[in-house]
Amino acid sequence: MMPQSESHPITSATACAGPSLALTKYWGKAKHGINKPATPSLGLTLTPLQSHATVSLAADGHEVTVNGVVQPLDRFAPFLKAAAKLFDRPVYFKALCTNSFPTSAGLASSSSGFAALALAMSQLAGRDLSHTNLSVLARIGSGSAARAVWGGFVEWPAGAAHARPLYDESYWPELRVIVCLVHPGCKAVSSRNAMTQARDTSPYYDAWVKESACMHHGALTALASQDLEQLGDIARHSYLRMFGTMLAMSPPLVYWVPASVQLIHLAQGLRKQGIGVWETMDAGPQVKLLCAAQDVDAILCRLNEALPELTPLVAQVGAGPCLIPSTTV
Ligand code: 2P0
Repeated sequence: MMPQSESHPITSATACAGPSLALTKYWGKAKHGINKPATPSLGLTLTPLQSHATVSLAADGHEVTVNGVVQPLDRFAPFLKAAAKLFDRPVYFKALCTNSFPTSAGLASSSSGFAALALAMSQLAGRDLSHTNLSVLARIGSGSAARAVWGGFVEWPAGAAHARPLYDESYWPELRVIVCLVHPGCKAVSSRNAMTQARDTSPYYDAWVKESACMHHGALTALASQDLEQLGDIARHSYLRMFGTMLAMSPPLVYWVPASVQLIHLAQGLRKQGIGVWETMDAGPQVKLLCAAQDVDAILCRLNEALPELTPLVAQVGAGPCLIPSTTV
């Protein structure tokens, strides 16, 4: 870490970040440490979905607003405490966060939100943190944020305090992710609670953790050779096995809505017709379709026929978080 400059003039700092979509899933926490993963995960940073965070210092007490709504601080407390240590004196933060896409709906808004917050807070403190240290800090806010401090393809090994970059955003330019927002509301059960419940009550949890290492290894191999069919197949296994833990836990949890299932079948039908498209889902009902750029039009056409009310967003692998010029005195 660089020392904080005494004449440091910044009064607020703004950063933006894209969410990290997992191809192999972080689902379950290690026994020790804050948000350390029980499973390895492979994420890609999506663009043009984006979170913005503007932070400044507050006189007496933290305040965090997401999309204009003041947030309960318990969710943010460990992160704010860790971020405050970047300063050489006790501080409180005022943080204004916005997402260009639905929040807490299974689109990884916490990954991009905390990645943007970590970068903005380090800037506010006058610190030039390495990406690795940003990953450690962002992880304390939300596990998946450990990956979102880099663009491109990012790996987060099981038990690790931080993620690590594998390939940057230029590695696989033909790769596309069609984001299908099938249900815009916030999820009823947070992924954090669902993860804990799966670990504590699902008879399939241990098998999930054991299998994750093998799936992850396969995903890395597929990614290294840009084998979309193999990667898509593994991504499907990863999300379906993750949901297997949820279906079997007490009480059982079903994030899917009818349109989620419809899209799973639609992707299956397209594959049978020779169009390469593989779905993945996270802690929510939304479906993300992995495909090559050349197949996007055909897939959009089929989506429009099957679900005309849907407004799919075609995303791709994007760059990491960036700072937006800050206010100076
Ligand atoms: C992931 N998810 O790898 C997995 C797949 C959802 C399903 O990381 O408790 O908000 O803050 O560490 O990161 C969502 O969980 O959970 C998530 P916390 P997070 O992207």
